[in-house]
Amino acid sequence: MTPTTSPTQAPDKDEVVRVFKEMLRIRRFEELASRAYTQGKISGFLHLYIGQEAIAVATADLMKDGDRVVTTYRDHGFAVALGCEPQRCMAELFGKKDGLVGGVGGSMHFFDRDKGMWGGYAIVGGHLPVAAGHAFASKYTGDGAVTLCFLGEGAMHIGATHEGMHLAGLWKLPIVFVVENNQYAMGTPLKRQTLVDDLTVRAPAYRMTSDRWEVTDVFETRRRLSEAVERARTDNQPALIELLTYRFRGHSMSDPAKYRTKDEVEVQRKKDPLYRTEQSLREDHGFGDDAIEAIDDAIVEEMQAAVDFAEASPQPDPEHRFRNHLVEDD
Ligand SMILES: Cc1ncc(C[n+]2csc(CCOP(=O)(O)OP(=O)(O)O)c2C)c(N)n1
Repeated sequence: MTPTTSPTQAPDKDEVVRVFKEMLRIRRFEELASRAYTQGKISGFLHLYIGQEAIAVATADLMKDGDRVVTTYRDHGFAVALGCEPQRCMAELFGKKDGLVGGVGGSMHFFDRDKGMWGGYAIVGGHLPVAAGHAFASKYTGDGAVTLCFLGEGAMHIGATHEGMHLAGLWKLPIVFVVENNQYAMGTPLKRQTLVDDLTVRAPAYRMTSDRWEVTDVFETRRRLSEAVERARTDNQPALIELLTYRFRGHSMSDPAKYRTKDEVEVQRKKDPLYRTEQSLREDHGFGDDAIEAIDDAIVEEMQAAVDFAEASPQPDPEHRFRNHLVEDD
């Protein structure tokens, strides 16, 4: 859905409602996916985005036709925010024929070119050179598109990350690298991963502009992100943004997240942008329990329908495994 206010304007009530719904859609999608996983209906890995939804929603609001998102394996939130149909996303998680990529990609490889969703990559940092390639294509063809490349803070210490950033700076590419610093790479906290607290200190080495903030407000995030996106679009100026965020679930479904305390999680819950947007609806716009519940019920219904669709979808045709594979004759 299109935003009703520009990134620099204060949001009106309708806009707060819209953004609340968009974030809640991702959260409920993932909660139902999590349940299906524990019921054995989803195999393989499942990395949830719960807590980070505001980033995907703010991003989707800024995208124009042709813009691309290239992201990690924690990719469902972007797909839902960009407008991929939840039932096709869920069917992909279930490995079914009607999935976003026919059921052969699974959780980590969501892809939908028409919606600007250019993957879903499982190799930490491996997607940055790919994203730089997309941005190079935009500069070369002059299509005016911006590539938004998302990575975890753990990816900041990977060689391919720096190859991608270096090319972006050297060739002045229309790209924004966004580090979603959710504090942990699997179970390793940031201070045990790196020598610096502020990951944007690396930006000047690649002639990138930078910005860094804690994501508690989806509208602030959209506004500040829009500045980098516009500089990339109009001046081919690459940027490195660090977003301090939090994932409320374990790294993947097999991680009970015992490396953090209940107190830490409680502190973060009060900063959760979804919670804060709900508070804004209640305190600034007169919403009560009934109104909030009505929104929630409709979204749960939408996402449950996605689960039902995924369950009913057939298995992929066996031949589909070989589609998109290059097989050369001897
Ligand atoms: C090159 C590579 N090394 C190791 C892994 C295993 N691995 C998967 S996720 C992950 C942690 C990445 O953490 P971060 O980049 O902070 O992203 P987050 O999971 O927090 O979103 C690791 C080490 C991998 N997928 N790819």
